[in-house]
Amino acid sequence: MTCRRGALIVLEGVDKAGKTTQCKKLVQALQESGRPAEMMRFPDRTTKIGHLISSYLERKSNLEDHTVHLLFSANRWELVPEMKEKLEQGISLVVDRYAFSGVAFTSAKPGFSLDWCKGPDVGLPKPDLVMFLKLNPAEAEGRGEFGTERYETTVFQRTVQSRFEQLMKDPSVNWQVIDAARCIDDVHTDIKEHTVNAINKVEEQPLGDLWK
Ligand code: NYM
Repeated sequence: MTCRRGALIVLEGVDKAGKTTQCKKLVQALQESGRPAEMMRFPDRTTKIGHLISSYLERKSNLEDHTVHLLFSANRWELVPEMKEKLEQGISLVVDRYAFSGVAFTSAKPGFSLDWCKGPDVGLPKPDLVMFLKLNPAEAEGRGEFGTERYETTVFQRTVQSRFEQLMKDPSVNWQVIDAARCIDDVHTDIKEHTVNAINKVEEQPLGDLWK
């Protein structure tokens, strides 16, 4: 008997949109309803590549912009065998950021095209559903000060948001825009409904290749 694969679910959005909170709540809700699920996040700072990225984000080291872009991508690729194994075992993965953050953040830097940024991530496991937690930059600012990591400035985040909007025009990806300005529970209810639909659908669909 073949077991039904898990779904690859991604949450994206600018900083302060509530992605991490919602990923945790979603995994818990799926598990409680008897659907095997695990959370992952990118960057995964626990690997050797993740250590390099973390040190860069914390401003403890400098890396050339193309180089750090490739490291973020390598950090996803190094986790692909584990991701595929879990999905094949029927475990759904709820992922806090993925290649879309990779492209949106690097292409917000001067001199980086969307196409160049997408290159290294072409062929990654394609998410069955990408939920974009939409929060306008003014509301994000109202949620408090940014931290001290790189990229955590209002000006940069506004450019990131517009790069995400460009990425969302691509119909080959199953995007769902979620209004993240609502209370945590309302956002959660919405996200859970889209996720359960996606999990129920994946039986009919093999895992795809991103941007191929
Ligand atoms: N980030 C995240 C990138 O620049 N490229 C990527 O590929 C990914 C996955 O890292 N500001 C940025 C977005 C965030 C930062 O994310 C770390 P988090 O979720 O705060 O750990």
